[in-house]
Amino acid sequence: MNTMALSSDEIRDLAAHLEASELEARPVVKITDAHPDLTYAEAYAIQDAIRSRKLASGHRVTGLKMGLTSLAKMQQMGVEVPIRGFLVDYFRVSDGDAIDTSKLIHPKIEAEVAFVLKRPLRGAHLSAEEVLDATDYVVPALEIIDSRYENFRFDLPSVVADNCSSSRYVVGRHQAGPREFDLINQSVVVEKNGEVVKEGVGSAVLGDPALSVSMLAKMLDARGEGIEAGTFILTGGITAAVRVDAGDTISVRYEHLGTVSTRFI
Ligand code: OOG
Ligand code: MG
Repeated sequence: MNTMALSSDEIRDLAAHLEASELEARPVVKITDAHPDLTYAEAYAIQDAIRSRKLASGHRVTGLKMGLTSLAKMQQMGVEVPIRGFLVDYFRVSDGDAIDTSKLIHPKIEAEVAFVLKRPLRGAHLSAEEVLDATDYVVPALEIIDSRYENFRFDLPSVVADNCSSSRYVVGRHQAGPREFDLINQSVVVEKNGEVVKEGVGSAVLGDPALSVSMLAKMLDARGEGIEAGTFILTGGITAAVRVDAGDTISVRYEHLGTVSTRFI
């Protein structure tokens, strides 16, 4: 199977181009405009090259993320397969802290549940029970996505190459055991400046957020990889994403995991 029409130099250049867009907060045209035949394999190779650049500049990978795991998100973005990306240290923001929009292009926030593993997970057919068995705790998290592409418009290969729009994430304080409550039926309410703007239920994420972790394991297994013990995993937005600007305050109330807040300056 020959899936690599791009040379390794082109992969490296596209990674540098997308990372520069991120670091300079300057939107670019989606890369499939110039490379209409970009494959998933190439898109993930570009994402991997961005990850290598982060590591080379001294950053640490602090977690993994799944994206487009909810119907609301797939409909919002007009795409239909989940995608995976990585998180690094400077993406992480403490609950309640402010986020500087001058470093971002056109941020949106998503309400998510994160899993932290106590045991490694590997396999293409892990059940939700097997995922829960390997989970240390779940914790509420907000993800701030910020596509590097103009107007937040892209196709799947473009967004995969762009590390799935990963930008910042806020981890809540309330940790719970994976079986302390029903993750599937947990409701969440997203408030922007004190007004309810979105509501959702855990089942929006592939029917069960644990199945998002299983899907991640499956995607990695196809590359001969697993998920290490200790890994922090964002399972994907429960509702469609909400646009934010400087001056906005976001609070997300989780039925069983308290409230996570951030404000944009
Ligand atoms: C892609 C990232 C989606 C999620 O939770 O679904 C994502 C995007 O919509 O820009 O992080
Ligand atoms: Mg997300």
